[in-house]
Amino acid sequence: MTINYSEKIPNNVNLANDRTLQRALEHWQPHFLQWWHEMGPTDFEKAEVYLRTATSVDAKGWATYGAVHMPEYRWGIFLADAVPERKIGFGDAMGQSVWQQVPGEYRSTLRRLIVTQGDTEPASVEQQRLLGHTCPSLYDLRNLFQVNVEEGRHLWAMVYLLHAYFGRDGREEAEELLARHSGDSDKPRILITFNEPISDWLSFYCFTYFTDRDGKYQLKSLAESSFDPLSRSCRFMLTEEAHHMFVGETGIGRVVKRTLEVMKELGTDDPARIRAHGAVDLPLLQKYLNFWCSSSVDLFGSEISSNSAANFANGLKGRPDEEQYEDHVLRGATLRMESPDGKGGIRTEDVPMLNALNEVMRESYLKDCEIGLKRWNRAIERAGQGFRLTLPSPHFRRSIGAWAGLPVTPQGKLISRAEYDKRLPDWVPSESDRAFVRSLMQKVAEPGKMAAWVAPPERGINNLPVDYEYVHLA
Ligand code: BYC
Ligand code: FE
Ligand code: FE
Repeated sequence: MTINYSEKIPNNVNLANDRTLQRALEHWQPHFLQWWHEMGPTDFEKAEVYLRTATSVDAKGWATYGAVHMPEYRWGIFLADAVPERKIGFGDAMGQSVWQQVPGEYRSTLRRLIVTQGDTEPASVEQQRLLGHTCPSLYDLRNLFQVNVEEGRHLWAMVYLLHAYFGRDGREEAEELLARHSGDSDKPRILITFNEPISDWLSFYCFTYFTDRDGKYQLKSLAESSFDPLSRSCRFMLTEEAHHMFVGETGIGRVVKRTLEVMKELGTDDPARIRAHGAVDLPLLQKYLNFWCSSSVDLFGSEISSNSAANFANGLKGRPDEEQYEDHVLRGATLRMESPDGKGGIRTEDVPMLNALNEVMRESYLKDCEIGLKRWNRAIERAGQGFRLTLPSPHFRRSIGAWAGLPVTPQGKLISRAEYDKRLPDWVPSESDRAFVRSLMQKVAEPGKMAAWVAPPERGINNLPVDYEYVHLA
């Protein structure tokens, strides 16, 4: 289905045919724009940014590129094409037709899932709103803004569902999505990670690597949903998500590359000398990975969860890529799991698989996270350096679930509270680490120039050269 750009709200859902819905969304639109104006990358409203915009939802016609002032970006409502005769692919109602409306008994649960998903999107824009002032290059600045406008569109995707399928409650939730703010003490965002400040670009790269990847897994599991409009929304959002994770993976890769150059030049792996030379030593990068990975791992919820069991059995939320599995009902299946025994030790138990699905998802997520690490470690190895980057244990620094608040090392060992508190600054960025990283964050805004702590990308955007003027600052 092609996208209609002649309307106030670009869409491929035939919005013009439903006047009431159209009016409700046109009422929300100025509230969104006001939010963007106040909470988005405010100081760059006059900049011309080389952005991609969706023109159609199939693989070929995905995007057009052009210089855009961000407040004029065409945020709209795009669903992936319907799959004809689509059937429920998992849970107790497997094989029945998917739902085009929300079944009454699942209304509040589905609304909650959609609100939670929707809440993360504007949260990330708020978290990143000041990064433009310290961009390492125009190429990076453009990527930041591309991610920001697309997260804004992901909010539109969820708000459309709330307005179209949840009546008055949905419209109220849509307003609330603009009223909560990241880090706000009265009205914070729903999930913890989305209240963490992202005040430097190393955090931005880690966030897009780890946290946007949670987005990929959550969206994949919601793309399996029996509620077909949610499934179609998420399928299209996933096509946008790939670029966000690309920004993270190549960003960290470029930091590693630059650090290796400095190590070679100086002939040392001494962190103090590398820092004095204006680069990020690898142990410091490891601390940032530990911080954002452990925070993102919480986003999968508790290891043992009755919510996950009900969501799956009722067909609301599947596993990512459900078709890779044979058993789609999971009644009777179990998963062996290690849990803290409450006495300082660990016990092994068999958990009903339906209750263990958050853990199943977390495991596939962590496997996916390993891919980038392998790549970065290959570069380190090729440079003849012995250091290896690793993922922290999924039990390290948890705030949610069975391991919440327990003193576990990044290697997964339970230790005493006193030792944990003493060693934590070795594992996640300390105040002085953060201050050092902040000191590196100097704005570089000349086409083709890069900050000294990060290597240039291998190629530019859309076949343009790296030194293209991706953002024309006003
Ligand atoms: N922080 O059984 P439990 C993205 C709550 S990222 C705070 O453990 P459940 C993006 C939970 O809400 C993808 N609270 O977990 C990335 C529940 O509260 P209630 C976002 C948490 O329900 C980058 C209670 O603990 N999408 O798109 O099975 C940039 C017990 O719940 C947390 C989604 O998350 C936490 N970390 O699963 C931009 C998908 N974890 O209900 C965008 C929608 C748990 O008892 N959300 N709790 O008051 C969900 O599917 C589920 O809500 C969760 C939790 C996976 C988050
Ligand atoms: Fe998103
Ligand atoms: Fe994203």
